[in-house]
Amino acid sequence: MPQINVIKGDITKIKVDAIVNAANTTLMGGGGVDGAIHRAAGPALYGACEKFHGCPTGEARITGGFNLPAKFIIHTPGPIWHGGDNGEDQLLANSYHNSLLLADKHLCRTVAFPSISTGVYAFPLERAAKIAIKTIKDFLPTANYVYQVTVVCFDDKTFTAYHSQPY
Ligand code: AR6
Repeated sequence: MPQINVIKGDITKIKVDAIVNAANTTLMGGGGVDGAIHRAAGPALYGACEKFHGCPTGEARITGGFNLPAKFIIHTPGPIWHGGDNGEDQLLANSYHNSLLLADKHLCRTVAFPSISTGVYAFPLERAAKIAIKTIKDFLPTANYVYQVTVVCFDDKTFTAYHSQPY
């Protein structure tokens, strides 16, 4: 049976086939989880990301994990919250769905996500958690390889929001 887990922790420390990075459209690093991933992976990650020349919101790109315990890093820019009437929900779902598709294409069995868009990008937490869990849940029965998805929450309120969803 495929499985979804919600845990509290630091995604840079998780040993899974792929971790997902809540990036921006330049893919050239930033603050939050993106900064933490770049610091932990090491400078070679910049070189790998440079080659993509950016990535549109809701799409995803894959690199190696470099110095991380994870084999791959999947970079996806989530939507910036602009009030909710600008396609934010769909774009957030796209980020989860496209990241999972890419993980599956690369034969990943285990994938970890941070809470995309709920930090600097200010997407309302409960609404984001609902979309994230639903998108992951809908994807799992269609996957060829991915069977375990972990949402790694950095703080208590994020953990509570995801843990309260039916997963
Ligand atoms: N492990 C897991 N989650 C983390 C970690 C970590 N090590 N560090 C932070 N978080 P954010 P966004 C949580 O702002 O809203 C960057 O500058 C954090 O507490 O990282 O998608 C990018 O370059 C929050 O719950 O991502 C973009 O410009 C969640 O990760 C922009 O921020 C997401 O917060 C993207 O903003």
